[in-house]
Amino acid sequence: MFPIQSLIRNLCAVSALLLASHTAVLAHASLEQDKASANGAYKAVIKIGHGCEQTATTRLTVTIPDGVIAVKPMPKAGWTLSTQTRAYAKPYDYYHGKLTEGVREITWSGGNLPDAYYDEFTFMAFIAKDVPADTRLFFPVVQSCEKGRHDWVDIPAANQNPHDLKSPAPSLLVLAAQGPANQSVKAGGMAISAARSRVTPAGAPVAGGYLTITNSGQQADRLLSASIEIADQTEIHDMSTKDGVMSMRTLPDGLPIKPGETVELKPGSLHLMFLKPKRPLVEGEVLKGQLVFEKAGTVSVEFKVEGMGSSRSAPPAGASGGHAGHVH
Ligand SMILES: [Cu+2]
Repeated sequence: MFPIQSLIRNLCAVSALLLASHTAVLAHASLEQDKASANGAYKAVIKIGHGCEQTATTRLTVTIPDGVIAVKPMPKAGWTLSTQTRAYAKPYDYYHGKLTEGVREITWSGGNLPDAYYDEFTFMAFIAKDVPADTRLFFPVVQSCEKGRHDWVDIPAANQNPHDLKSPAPSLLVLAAQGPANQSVKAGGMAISAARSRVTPAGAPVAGGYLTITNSGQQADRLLSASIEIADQTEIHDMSTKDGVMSMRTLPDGLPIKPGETVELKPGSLHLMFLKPKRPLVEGEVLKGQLVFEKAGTVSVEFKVEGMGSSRSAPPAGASGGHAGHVH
């Protein structure tokens, strides 16, 4: 075949595919947000784009998979809300306690969503910490109408393409646990928490790194150096203001941390400085890095990139601090 013809054929195949997947999204019951981090809150919005046999939807039941805990459905005007609580497969950590049971099924009934209209059914949930990254969680949905029903309950078998399913259950891809903000790393008597950085504009010459280090060991230690995946060089800096003049200096011998001491690296104070980042830092991303201690050795950390103004030394939300204007 003539190359250009095969190219056009391929392009057509591609656009047909795009079209098919686009309409598929509208046709199926699906989740508005189909990715969420483990160990984090998740707002599930089930989108219903049509009824059954052109008749109105009158009832919707969603089944909650294991690993999705602390579910709280959102009531809808004109609909009766009911839930079923059952035990989880195992107890899950939830903030400072454990949850052993919770809502496993939600039903909105008695409403009327005409086939020509669109609506959303919402619930809040928490993705348990122990759900491994890249797990796909399925939320089977049964949609009942004045006439007929749709069972959005198909779950792909291993190696089956989910797009081949006729009535796929809405699904959610679990991303790696939200690390830095909630997680602390312990190594050789050192506890590291709240490792974070901040968004940078394109071309920014430096980016700051902030974290809290506690020496819970018996001996003095020293942070010798640090690194992050998007910069070739990282320095440990101290910032101070003297007679109204702000100055920054490198700590050539590293940062000593006495036994029992907690050192906070934060904006306007001690901090890590990532030199010449290779690209702008984007809010919400998690960047891998390492800290090297004299005694505790090399410790892997993840720096979560926060928006400007979200540093922990900033005033709490609502307070009229000097940086309030930067808060996104
Ligand atoms: Cu600096």
